[in-house]
Amino acid sequence: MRSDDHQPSSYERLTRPLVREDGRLRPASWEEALDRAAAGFRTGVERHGPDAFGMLSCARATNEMNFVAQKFTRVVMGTNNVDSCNRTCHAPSVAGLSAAFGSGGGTSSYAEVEDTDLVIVWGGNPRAAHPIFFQHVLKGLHNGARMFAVDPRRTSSAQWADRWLGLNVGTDIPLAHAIGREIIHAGLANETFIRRGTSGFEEYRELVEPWTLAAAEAETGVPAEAIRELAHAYATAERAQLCWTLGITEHHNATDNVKALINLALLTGHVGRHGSGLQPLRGQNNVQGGGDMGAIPDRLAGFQDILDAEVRTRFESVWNTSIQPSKGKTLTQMFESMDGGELKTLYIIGENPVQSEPETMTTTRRLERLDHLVVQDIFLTKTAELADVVLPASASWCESDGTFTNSERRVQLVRKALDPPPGARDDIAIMCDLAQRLGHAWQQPSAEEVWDELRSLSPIHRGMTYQRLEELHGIQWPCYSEDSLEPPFLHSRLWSTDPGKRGEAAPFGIVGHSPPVDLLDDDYPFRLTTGRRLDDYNTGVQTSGFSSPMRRGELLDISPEDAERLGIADGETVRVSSRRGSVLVPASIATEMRAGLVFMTFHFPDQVDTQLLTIDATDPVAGTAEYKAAAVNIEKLIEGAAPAGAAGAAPVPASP
Ligand SMILES: Nc1nc2c(c(=O)[nH]1)N[C@H]1C(S)=C(S)[C@@H](COP(=O)(O)OP(=O)(O)OC[C@H]3O[C@@H](n4cnc5c(=O)[nH]c(N)nc54)[C@H](O)[C@@H]3O)O[C@H]1N2
Ligand SMILES: Nc1nc2c(c(=O)[nH]1)N[C@H]1C(S)=C(S)[C@@H](COP(=O)(O)OP(=O)(O)OC[C@H]3O[C@@H](n4cnc5c(=O)[nH]c(N)nc54)[C@H](O)[C@@H]3O)O[C@H]1N2
Ligand SMILES: [Mo]
Repeated sequence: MRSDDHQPSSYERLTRPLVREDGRLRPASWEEALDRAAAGFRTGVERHGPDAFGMLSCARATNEMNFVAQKFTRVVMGTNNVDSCNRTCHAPSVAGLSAAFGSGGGTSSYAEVEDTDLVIVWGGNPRAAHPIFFQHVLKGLHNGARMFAVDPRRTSSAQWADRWLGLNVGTDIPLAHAIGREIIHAGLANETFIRRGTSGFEEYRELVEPWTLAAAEAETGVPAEAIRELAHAYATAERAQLCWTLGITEHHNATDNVKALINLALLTGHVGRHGSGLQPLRGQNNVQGGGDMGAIPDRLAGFQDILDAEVRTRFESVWNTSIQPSKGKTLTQMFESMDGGELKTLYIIGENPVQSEPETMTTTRRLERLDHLVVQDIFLTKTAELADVVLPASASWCESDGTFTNSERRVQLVRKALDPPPGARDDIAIMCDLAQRLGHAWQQPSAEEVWDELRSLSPIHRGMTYQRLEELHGIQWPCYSEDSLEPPFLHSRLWSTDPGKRGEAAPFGIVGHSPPVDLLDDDYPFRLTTGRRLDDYNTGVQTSGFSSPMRRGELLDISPEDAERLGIADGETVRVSSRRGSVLVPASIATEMRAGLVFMTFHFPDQVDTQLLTIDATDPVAGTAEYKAAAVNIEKLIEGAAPAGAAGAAPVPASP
């Protein structure tokens, strides 16, 4: 890139702490900012108890930073209220996989995708959102694998597939059940595996019986023949990978969706063997690791149950503290409990909920109600603008040492490559300074010291020294000892002929269909689903600072049929309204869209606030919001009326 192509970032890196005075943020010294941050937390605990505090930890930062963040929450603040954006994406995958197999990680490795016969990409668009993983898929296809894509849109990933099943949003359970029924009726179920490794098959058989191919076609919009073809391809493949992402998990019944997919693997035995498995492709670069480190309200590091007294005792003796014997609040519960004034103080490290949570107005109102909000970020986000104290951090992925864990459970070492801008400080160092002010003699540890403490507490990480991680270019968990490695896939135990070695059988999930909460009607006849494009990242904070001819800002993707019916031209600004709010946005006529379906991202919230449209209906088990299904209306603006100054009317500027 020529240097004059470089555009200034719309978000400048934070280099000075800020504190709120007379309603405004002003620059402050580190001493003053840390004193203010700590004092607010102390007062909160004194007045309202430890559970009035909450921590949102950063899924973009290292394992070490997440380990310290959850330790800060549990040891310094005395609560289990710690969570991250895992809640907004794959918490349902973790819940569903744990219910079936006792642990929440994806079961396969990337290399197996190159060495398989069938890849199903279900509710995900890895060509845009997981391009590295997609390279492995392409190698698999090159090696002879077939690919099916299940997505309401004919995505750039689906365009590589042998078959695309374009289903109606929120009809994944009927589709999965019909596939299950067809496999059973065709005599293709793997009886050996069902007998050895699973429980509850009879109940499952009854559950799926009503979902004939015809019934499923009527509900999902997928032709019966395509459903039959996928069922037969999956059941007869020697090895098969079933991969899913947010098209499955960002629904009000997301954990049920995940279970419906897991059922298919249990029915066919496509789990626990090389080349066959289940892969929920995780979102943020370290959202897997953040959860593994215990930066979630119900698990201690290494996925150990907070309700298990023996587990707690081990952590308590190393940390010299007592850990509450109950689950903390999820991110969703933290936000809900701001309404009732239960949660009073919040420490956000590297999250931008004002622009990533559904229903912006509700989120903003809730954060404004807090007694004390501390935001530690690398940029002054819209969330940071609401804070009482803003602490400038270094960017973990390039300005710190540490480790990250990817979707295939592989822990990899990173080395600091850049110095943070002057004035910004390491996330871990900031937390240590706060801990000291709150009465704990924490000295700033090196990343490796944090990691070794984690290894001493988490059996699945025990064998991963920094030296081994470096030599082996990363290690997948579990890794129980320094002289061994486990197979790259999980749950081979389920195939064991020795019942003593098999462990718990994996139960079929007995789950029914539940359509999206936001119903379509005459006033709101279009289904809006939201997601990602290749060139941009989440709320745009980290990607708003460059321009490229590929980036056109926020757009409403609409099918050619609907555009023609409404008389909308490509690029014309339209009004999109849901039951919660409305935005103006340019339309983009897109052949990958089916009639009745429209698509937006949430990458340009400073221009077009998509979250004014989304609904905060959430999955009761995982707390994930139904970002993937809002009901909207689309209006053509009055002929000739220039939408001057209207939000979203302009193409994306390099620095809005
Ligand atoms: N370029 C880029 N990459 C990213 C990100 C980014 O912002 N930009 N973000 C990262 C993060 S945090 C995450 S979690 C991942 C997400 O990665 P993905 O989940 O792959 O991304 P999305 O585009 O949100 O949604 C995936 C697909 O779900 C489909 N879908 C919607 N509703 C349904 C439904 O009811 N059923 C089915 N079967 N499919 C449906 C959508 O059409 C969409 O193609 O990407 C990560 N990678
Ligand atoms: N409509 C709609 N909304 C969605 C989704 C959707 O599909 N549709 N997807 C949801 C999903 S899957 C996710 S994961 C969320 C994402 O929601 P967020 O996590 O809130 O959004 P990001 O834009 O990724 O914000 C990341 C923040 O972390 C900061 N940061 C990055 N690195 C570091 C670091 O090392 N240290 C510190 N202290 N800060 C750092 C960045 O500056 C940025 O402010 O959005 C959710 N919202
Ligand atoms: Mo995510």
